[in-house]
Amino acid sequence: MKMNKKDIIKLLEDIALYLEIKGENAFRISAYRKAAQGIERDERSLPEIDDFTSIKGIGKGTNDTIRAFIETGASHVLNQLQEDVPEGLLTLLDLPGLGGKRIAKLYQELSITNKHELKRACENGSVEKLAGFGKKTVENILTALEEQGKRPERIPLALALPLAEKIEEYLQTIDEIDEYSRAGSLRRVRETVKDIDYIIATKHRKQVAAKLVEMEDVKSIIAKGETKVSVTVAGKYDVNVDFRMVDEKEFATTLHHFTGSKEHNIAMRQRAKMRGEKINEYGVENETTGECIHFSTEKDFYGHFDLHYIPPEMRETALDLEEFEEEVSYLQREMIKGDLHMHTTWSDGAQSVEEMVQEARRRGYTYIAITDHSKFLQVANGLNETRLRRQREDIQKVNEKYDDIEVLCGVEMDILPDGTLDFSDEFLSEMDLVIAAIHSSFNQSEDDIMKRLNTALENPHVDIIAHPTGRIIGRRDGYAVVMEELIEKAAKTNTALEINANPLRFDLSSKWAAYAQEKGVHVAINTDAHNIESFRYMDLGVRYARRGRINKDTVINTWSFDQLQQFLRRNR
Ligand code: DGT
Ligand code: CA
Repeated sequence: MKMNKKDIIKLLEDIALYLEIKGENAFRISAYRKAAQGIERDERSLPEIDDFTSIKGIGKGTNDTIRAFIETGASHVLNQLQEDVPEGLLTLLDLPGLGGKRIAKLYQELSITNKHELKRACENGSVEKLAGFGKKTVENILTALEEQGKRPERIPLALALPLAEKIEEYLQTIDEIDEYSRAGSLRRVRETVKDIDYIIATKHRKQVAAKLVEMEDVKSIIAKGETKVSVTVAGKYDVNVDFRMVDEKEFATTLHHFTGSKEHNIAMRQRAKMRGEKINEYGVENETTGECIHFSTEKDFYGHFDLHYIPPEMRETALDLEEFEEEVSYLQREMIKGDLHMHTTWSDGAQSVEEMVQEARRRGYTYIAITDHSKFLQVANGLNETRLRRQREDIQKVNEKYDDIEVLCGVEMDILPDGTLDFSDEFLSEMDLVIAAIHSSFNQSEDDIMKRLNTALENPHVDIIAHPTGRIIGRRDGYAVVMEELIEKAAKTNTALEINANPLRFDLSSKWAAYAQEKGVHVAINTDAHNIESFRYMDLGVRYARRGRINKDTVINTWSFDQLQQFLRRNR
């Protein structure tokens, strides 16, 4: 495992938490927390820190703990604590109002070690009697315990993706599988999925089925037959996974069928019917002769119906098949020339400017913007004017080192709750690129939210509004934006709107992105990466934008660096 700063910070915070639950000395606990803070505040990335004791709050002991962790990938200090503390206690952390201190009380005074025991103690009134716990707290805990048992109808794509990646790692190891693919809503990049679907081509169904049900985390087997294996996989939520097994020759048609959407399948079947053919799950049948034909790829399947290939994510919205009789040009990942929203160790990112730039080069970008948080966002170690000016020197140094990439000095500036911006116009004019964003007071009225967004839109230095609705899929809806108004104003002020490519956000949604494009607003597809791994969200962002039929020219980060610069300087 390649470690970054966030891993060290998490280690120290975990140690503090376990100590707290154990009821250890408050001084020791706070020492670990201060050490974590010290590292968070430090602007250097992990490889750049050669002596941790040079950071305020870190002594020799902590330094040794960190060193051992970096060298071995494990920490015996933490391991020892994990042995001492009942595992179930940690699960109490996701209940409202419960942190280390209160959990310690429940453990030490009521011997509670898991959710089940907590529920009983809440119901029989013993929790309420503890100092520091009130009636309201107990009510909140009980409500949350109640809610947690329920699995939402659909789970966010962002939670399904890591599961899918793990499943695919396992599928790779099964020799009897000739070919496999995601299908269903997961393949279509829907925001949420009901279950996960796979199509598998194999000549050895029995063996494959036997191996599938042995996969790690399989909690229960729903069905195990010759054509279909259905299992429930345990995770944050339990998710059903369907594997359909077919012969190689059927693979393309079956994949098409189970990719959907239902509406797309209906349109395809109508087209087939007009030609005297019938599409079934395994092939295409001639209605007169009864002959069934197969295809080696989905492209051939579409070709048979005189259509060009339709990407899965467009099978939801592009239902007018005739359009695909001609070649349709749509957004491709290769068209993206850069990423205009990312964070580094200067604020709450895990990697240095240099590491982010190297990753961007590796991905073939010709430009990027470093856009750390601004001073208002203290929890994210936001930068004030002085630090941003110093960061510019850091960025310029890296920029000069590489002649194959341009690195813009940007900022993700907060729009404050009172409707003002975090920086003066004078200061903003120093920046190459300014993103404005709301990260606070989400519950304000529509009027207040719109006043804040309008201030940002009207400011001549603001180039992009980040994640315009603030939604987190499956967690919160976002603030009260009047989208039509926001988009019309963005058109008038020539401000770009972001499609945040992080699957937890996908914000703008594809529907609103389409509306924005219609009104002549430019969009930027950005990953908002806080580490190098998150650069990969760009592929998802592009596919998601395709669903909204977003054209290349609409997307400012497909433009040449010169064209982008012209846009960024439009009001100067
Ligand atoms: P989900 O699971 O609700 O997130 O969405 P999907 O699209 O993955 O739905 P799912 O898993 O029920 O079925 C996968 C695909 O299989 C679906 O998109 C189209 C196809 N399919 C399933 N059942 C039917 C059906 O009754 N009629 C048609 N035309 N297609 C179906
Ligand atoms: Ca599905």
